[in-house]
Amino acid sequence: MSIHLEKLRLFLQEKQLDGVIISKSANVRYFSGFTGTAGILICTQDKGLLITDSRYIEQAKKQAVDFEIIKQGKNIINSISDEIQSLTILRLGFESDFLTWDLHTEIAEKLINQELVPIKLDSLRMIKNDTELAYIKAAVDIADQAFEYILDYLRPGVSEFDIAAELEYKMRKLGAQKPAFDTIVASGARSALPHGIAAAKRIESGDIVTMDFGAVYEGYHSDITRSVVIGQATSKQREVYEIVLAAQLAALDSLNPGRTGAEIDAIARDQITLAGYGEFFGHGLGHGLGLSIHEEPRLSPSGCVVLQPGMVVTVEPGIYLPDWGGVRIEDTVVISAYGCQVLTSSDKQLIEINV
Ligand SMILES: [Mn+2]
Repeated sequence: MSIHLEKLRLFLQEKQLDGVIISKSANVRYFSGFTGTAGILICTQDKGLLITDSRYIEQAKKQAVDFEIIKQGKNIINSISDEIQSLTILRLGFESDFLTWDLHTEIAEKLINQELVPIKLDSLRMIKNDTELAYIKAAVDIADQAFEYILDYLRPGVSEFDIAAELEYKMRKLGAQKPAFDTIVASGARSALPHGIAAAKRIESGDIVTMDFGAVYEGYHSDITRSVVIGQATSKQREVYEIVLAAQLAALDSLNPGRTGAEIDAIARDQITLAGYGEFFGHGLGHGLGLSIHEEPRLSPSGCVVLQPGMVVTVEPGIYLPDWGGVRIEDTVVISAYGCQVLTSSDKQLIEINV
């Protein structure tokens, strides 16, 4: 039995659940190994079922070795309830942060003795094992190499679309399965948009160009942001950049097991606030990542999870000034026994692209 499945069964025991139904794809993959897009797990202490459709039967048999593969009938709800009835389940957990109201209602209508109990499983994925860390590191390295490549490509006249396309193509050529999310390229005044998806705008001399992107490798994500200046930076651009960098380094410096996400967020936020830009750092400091791009634990004012070795998070403070532009610096980081290890290796000193 896989370590991940062992974790799930321990969790069921703690929650006094007889079984669980899982349909969120990151969790299906995590607990079973199955990577297809259509699959539902039903798991008890001694039985694991994976219901999928005819497209995936062979793949599921190869990947989900701890699970009995069930081909779904014409009606998926009937298939699910038939399997649940065949097991001795009274309390059945379901993913309350994922299962739709419609599906929940339909399943509930079919059940006779079972009680549906809301649970959340994502926190079971927080601590990564060595295999997972190796996949994340590979995804980080791909993004680092794409960043190095794109520096030679940046010049006035190229569009944000072009830059995003080059980044994504390069990552694919380096072995990425896909981009980790829609690549963000935001230049000039648009760099004040924290999530400015690449647009037709062309790069101009004097622009800050913020690029936020990542790769997926073996299902695992990486996430990096760098802001660079086209031409020589103005003193204001340099000032803002140095404040963000100092805040990022301070957060990394204090990123230790035993602290909460809120504490680390506050360290970066206080620095930016002291420098006079607190109101222009509107988002949380970072987020966990793994089989999904945003997961637990959060580094934010509400982040209450106590950090532990093996957790992987981003650290990404930013300052965004409307009509002027913005700067964000983001690394992917793993919490270690005594501190943290920054996986991202791209340069963080202000880069001026001289053309
Ligand atoms: Mn991020």
